[in-house]
Amino acid sequence: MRCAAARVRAAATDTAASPAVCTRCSRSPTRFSAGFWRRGALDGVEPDGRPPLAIGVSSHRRATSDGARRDRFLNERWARTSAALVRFAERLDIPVATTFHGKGVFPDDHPNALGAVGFMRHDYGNFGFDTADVLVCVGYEIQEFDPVKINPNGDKRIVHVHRFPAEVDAHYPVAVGVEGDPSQALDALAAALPEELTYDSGSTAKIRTLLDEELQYGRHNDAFPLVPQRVVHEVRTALDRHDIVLADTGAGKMWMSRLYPTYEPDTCLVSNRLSTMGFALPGAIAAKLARPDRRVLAMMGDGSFLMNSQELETAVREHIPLVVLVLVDEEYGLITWKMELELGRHSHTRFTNPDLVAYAENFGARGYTIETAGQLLPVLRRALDDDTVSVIACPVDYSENLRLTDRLGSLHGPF
Ligand SMILES: Cc1ncc(C[n+]2csc(CCOP(=O)(O)OP(=O)(O)O)c2C)c(N)n1
Ligand SMILES: [Mg+2]
Repeated sequence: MRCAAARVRAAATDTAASPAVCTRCSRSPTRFSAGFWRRGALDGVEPDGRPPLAIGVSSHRRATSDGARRDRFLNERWARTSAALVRFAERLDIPVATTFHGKGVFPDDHPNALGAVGFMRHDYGNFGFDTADVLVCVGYEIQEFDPVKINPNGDKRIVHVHRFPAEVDAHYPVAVGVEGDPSQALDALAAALPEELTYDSGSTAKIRTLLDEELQYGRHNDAFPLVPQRVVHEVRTALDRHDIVLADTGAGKMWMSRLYPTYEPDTCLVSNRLSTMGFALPGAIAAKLARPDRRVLAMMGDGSFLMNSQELETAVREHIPLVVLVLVDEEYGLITWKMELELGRHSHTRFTNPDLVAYAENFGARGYTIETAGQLLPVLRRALDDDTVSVIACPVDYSENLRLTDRLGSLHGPF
């Protein structure tokens, strides 16, 4: 039992070559034995039917004073981890979900992709977790969302892979902790897997179909104001795979995080954990400075936009081309949604906006108002191709919010 349930940690956490080492027995640095899996992670788990599930990297962004060097380093690390996650998933044939923060680290068009978890209700992807005995959690931190969402009974074996030790919880009881470079750790874990062990990726295809059906519903829905599914669909169509969208905190973030197919790390950014409103516009300025070759879109609720809209001045003055898509409902829509779910009523969430086109133009930006559902895609394309700062005011109909949570509440698994 020397390595079973042991904490395994990397000798140095910040270098590409940092190998994973077992702190108890100082085993060969980049290898784990098959017994490690059998005794530690898969103890009592049958190889058929109930697949382990990896949850993608969530939290590798760290503030730093050495921006450029750190940025390059982070990109390389994301790319390595992303590739290792794909290898790992393919070796075991297991489903992989990402957290909202981790969107893109596992490509959503991979057959094993389960989408993103972390929504406030039992979403499609959660049904994938329900049937898992083991969760291989890579870069997950309980601060992003309460692990009760992925391990409601606290009975799943957790394999925690991260650069730092796990914080534990009744719903996050770590059976095996591996500290170290995630890509190396994943390769070592996969190599130690007994040959005969593979899993069935379970309900992944069904879950992907359900997500895609929502996008298709949006695509063909001409209602005005626009349903959020239509907005997500048009944004995905307007942006290339490597372009960057920042979804600000609000109902729009929920729809984007759940539905927006993301293919590369750091191409769909959200603020989770503290979930600060207003991050997307300054975030878009930073993203465009860091990635001048990519087109950058900040999607913001009207409340969030008005919290930080003065940053339009910075973008215009510094000639940083970007597009702000403002979701107009004249309300703190997410708060209304949550109050309705928790209390069955809402209050004090309404407000009025200024004329957003005139407001944008006053800053020297270009302003657009969407007046039919069909206008959004061409306006987005035009604004994204412009070498300037643009603001698009898009009315949305959030009656879809409660419809979604009602629908999810009536779903029964397993599937
Ligand atoms: C700085 C800050 N204040 C308050 C909150 C709490 N909060 C989360 S979402 C939200 C409302 C967002 O409204 P809006 O930007 O209009 O987006 P919508 O949900 O209407 O699309 C509020 C008040 C927060 N997350 N951050
Ligand atoms: Mg709003």
